[in-house]
Amino acid sequence: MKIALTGLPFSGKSTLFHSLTAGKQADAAGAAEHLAMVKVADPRLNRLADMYKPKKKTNAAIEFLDVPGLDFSTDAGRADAQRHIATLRQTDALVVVLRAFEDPGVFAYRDRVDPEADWREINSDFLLTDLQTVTNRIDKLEAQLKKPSRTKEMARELELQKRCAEALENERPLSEIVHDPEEQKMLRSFALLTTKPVVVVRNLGEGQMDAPPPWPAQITQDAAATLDLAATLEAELAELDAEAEAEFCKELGIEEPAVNRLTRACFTACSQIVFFTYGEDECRAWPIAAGTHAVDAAGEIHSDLARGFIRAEVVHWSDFAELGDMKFAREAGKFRLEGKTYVVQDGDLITIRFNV
Ligand SMILES: Nc1nc2c(ncn2[C@@H]2O[C@H](COP(=O)(O)OP(=O)(O)OP(=O)(O)O)[C@@H](O)[C@H]2O)c(=O)[nH]1
Ligand SMILES: [Mg+2]
Repeated sequence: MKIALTGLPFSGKSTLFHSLTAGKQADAAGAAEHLAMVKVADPRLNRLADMYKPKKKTNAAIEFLDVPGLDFSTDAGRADAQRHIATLRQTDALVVVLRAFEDPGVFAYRDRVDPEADWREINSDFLLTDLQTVTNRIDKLEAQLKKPSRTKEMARELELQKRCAEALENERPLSEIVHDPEEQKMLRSFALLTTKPVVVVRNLGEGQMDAPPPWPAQITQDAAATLDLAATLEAELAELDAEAEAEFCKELGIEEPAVNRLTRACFTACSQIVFFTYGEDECRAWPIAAGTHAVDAAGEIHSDLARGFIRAEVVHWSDFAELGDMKFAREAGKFRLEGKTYVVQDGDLITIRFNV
């Protein structure tokens, strides 16, 4: 899963990227883009690892991409923005970082600190970019449908593209209207921006964290998820070791760094869930799409497990957590044997029984 950090210039994307990657990556100022694998923080996995003391603990991971800011305020900026948007198209989801911090020392895009106006500017461009793609496609399909080589599929796609154009003209993202998997497949090759889930992050000043201003209704309506954080604070937290981090969080009155919540929000926005495998060798969170069947989940671990699948032995995390021990969970009858078409749930602890 690949997710891009985007937004207007100087909104704090690279600072946030540093916090996500614990300062291990170089800056993405200027033309360069940077990529890093980031663990999805998961307290459930930590608890499993505390219990089994495995040789290895493996979190689910997301690939984050730090993209330079989109500058629509000049011709040169717009030309660069087009290139950056081409990069955004190749990702699964977008994190839009909006500046909300006041700091006279940091250049303010269009001389304003106004997250709502910034969102409107970015979102309008995304909607317009998609509308151009869709309109071009409609023209092409209409021409093709006049030829003897026309097909039923073309007519169906035209109907879909026209519905998309209508939504975009009404300033609604395509994620709102395209739910049917068949239709999603038809649109996939166009890599439309507004089909992607968007997590909107408001980069607040450190002093604003206690009482963040309310979110504009427009943003909460458009976004898959919204999140407040102070990127500079997160960057500081990221430099600390686990112990110092816990102490600092306590001082701040927070349970964990906001970037942990961000990774989980991204994960959820992409309709991903995890199941766990556990033992003394490894405790691991396996990312899968929501709705995945047990046999396919087994195939994620190893193709042999799918091929020789007999049953999945499943206990849900909440039952295990409540009883505090696998043995107690087993005695309480919380373990189930599920077949190939069982739909795996987020937080299932799974052992595959197989025979090859
Ligand atoms: N006061 C304050 N400064 C911040 C905050 N976040 C970022 N900055 C500063 O703002 C400047 C720009 O931050 P970056 O993280 O580089 O911004 P960016 O969005 O990556 O910028 P571009 O990639 O150039 O578009 C830097 O000087 C940061 O130190 C914040 O929350 N508070
Ligand atoms: Mg940057």
